[in-house]
Amino acid sequence: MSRIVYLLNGPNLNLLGKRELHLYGHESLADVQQACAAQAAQLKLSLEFRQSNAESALIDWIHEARERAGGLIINPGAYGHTSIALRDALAACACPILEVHISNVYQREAFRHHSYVSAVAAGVIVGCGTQGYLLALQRIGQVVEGYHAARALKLVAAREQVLLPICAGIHGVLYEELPAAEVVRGLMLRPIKPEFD
Ligand code: CA2
Repeated sequence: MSRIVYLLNGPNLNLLGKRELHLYGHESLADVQQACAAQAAQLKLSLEFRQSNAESALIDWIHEARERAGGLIINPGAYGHTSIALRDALAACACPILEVHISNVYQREAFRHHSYVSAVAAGVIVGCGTQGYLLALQRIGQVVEGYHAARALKLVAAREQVLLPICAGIHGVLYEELPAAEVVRGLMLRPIKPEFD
């Protein structure tokens, strides 16, 4: 599983920190990018941080991520509420997808309560401010680590020709929320999504 993570931002998010401070906070998109880059470096993830106001550019980047990424984080902005095209592009990605909204969309107008993206996302982070992006990165980092630990165990088991009780489980699934050591010890494995390599 690739350690590349795409973090995509949709329309108007280039205006962060310039207007609507009560909704989206004081940080600019450049500030957010800097914080995300630091977090990604700590997690040993390679970050592709992008923003566009154009639906087509976002779709092209999702197609790119489909080929390269181990995880995709997207704040689709208002396109989340309107774009079936964005949803279709995301549905074609096998890697884990997390949707982030800075504001609590459920406290706002009814048209913001539905997102086409949520149905194809593994998780959604809403109303945590720009910290939502960092939480999403942490989560993707954990999924990637869990995958690599499970894969390492599978290789060792194959090399040693040992039949581990969890081998059948490891084959064909990803594991979530577990520190690598626990995965290796075979505790509490929980499948989340079919393996995609
Ligand atoms: O809360 C979020 O992150 C949103 O995705 C932000 C979108 C909005 O349409 C979604 O419903 C929720 C809007 C981004 C606009 O960002 C601005 C930032 C500063 C000034 C003006 C717009």
